[in-house]
Amino acid sequence: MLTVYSDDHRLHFGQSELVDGKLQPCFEMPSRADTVLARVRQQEIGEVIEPKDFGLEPILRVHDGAYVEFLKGAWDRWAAEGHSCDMLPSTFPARRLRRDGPIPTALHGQLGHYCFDTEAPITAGTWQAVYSSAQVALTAQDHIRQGANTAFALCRPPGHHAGSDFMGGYCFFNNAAIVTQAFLDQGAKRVAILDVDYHHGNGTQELFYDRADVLFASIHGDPLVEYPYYLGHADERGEGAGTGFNHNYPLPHGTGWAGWSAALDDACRKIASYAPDALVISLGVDTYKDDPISKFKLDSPDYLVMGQRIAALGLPTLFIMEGGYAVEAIGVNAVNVLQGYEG
Ligand code: Q9C
Ligand code: ZN
Repeated sequence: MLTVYSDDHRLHFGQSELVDGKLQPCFEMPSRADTVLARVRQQEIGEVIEPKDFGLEPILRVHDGAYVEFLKGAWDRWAAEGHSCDMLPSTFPARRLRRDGPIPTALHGQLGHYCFDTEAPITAGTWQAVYSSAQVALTAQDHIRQGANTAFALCRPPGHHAGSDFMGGYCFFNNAAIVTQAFLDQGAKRVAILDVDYHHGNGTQELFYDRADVLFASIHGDPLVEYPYYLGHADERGEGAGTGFNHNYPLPHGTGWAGWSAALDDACRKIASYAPDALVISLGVDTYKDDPISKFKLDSPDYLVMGQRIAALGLPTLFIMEGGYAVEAIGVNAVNVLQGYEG
């Protein structure tokens, strides 16, 4: 299996996120991608290539232009205001504040407008890193367009919490959504996205919620008790033309392979009957038993079986790296999915 990877991910290295009332070191750190890349090389699963540059156009098919401009210019504006530390928002438009009113001109007001939490710092190199992460995903997608059955986009930063015009949850550009739209723009009739990250893929759900040409299935910690809290319930089935094409599997804290794989089997049945032209996997391995921010109990051999069950669908499959914070283990776990898939 081809892996696409760029060293540019290192340019995004947040100092801290706000956790339990304290600024703490970011869980989403550069060594995550290093660990996965080292395992890809050690297991010799295939060639590793640099991304090509597909420009901003495929990103703008998914993300709002003003949001993209904000991300591109935010750090320079912040530095011009005399700051050198990371940018984190602290004010957000809740209900009955005007979230769709005039966008503030002040940088801090824009930050709260375009972000939904205090865990995704913008740093000096964030723009280049998130741009390259999207190009990593698009290069892997292009490999499948050219006829390959599968590819692995070793994206960092991850993407599935990012919506059309907001960042959050360590995510800035929604890499899985960008490649899904690319498949459709190149002639695919239907694309399925299976999100196996521990957290609900709220951004991806939002982007395709009213559409029948994308089926979204997500297996995740129940939002009643788990981040991102405000989306991901089982009754969210899509709207308008998209009704019936969104499937959420919220599972309780403590879920192990038995409960998790039952949800996977149901999601795979729905994907099979949808008969998509391509399958995009939002591959988070923060479902691991020792993940520091998560509460599922999957073990390393389970990821091999996960890959086997995804392979049984017999679809062209693009793996997009998302979360996973037990840094020593995420290389083994992510690559186990790929090796299970390849059989
Ligand atoms: N106490 C992804 O996995 N909340 N994002 C962490 C820690 C944010 C996860 C709270 C989790 C975001 C791509
Ligand atoms: Zn996650």
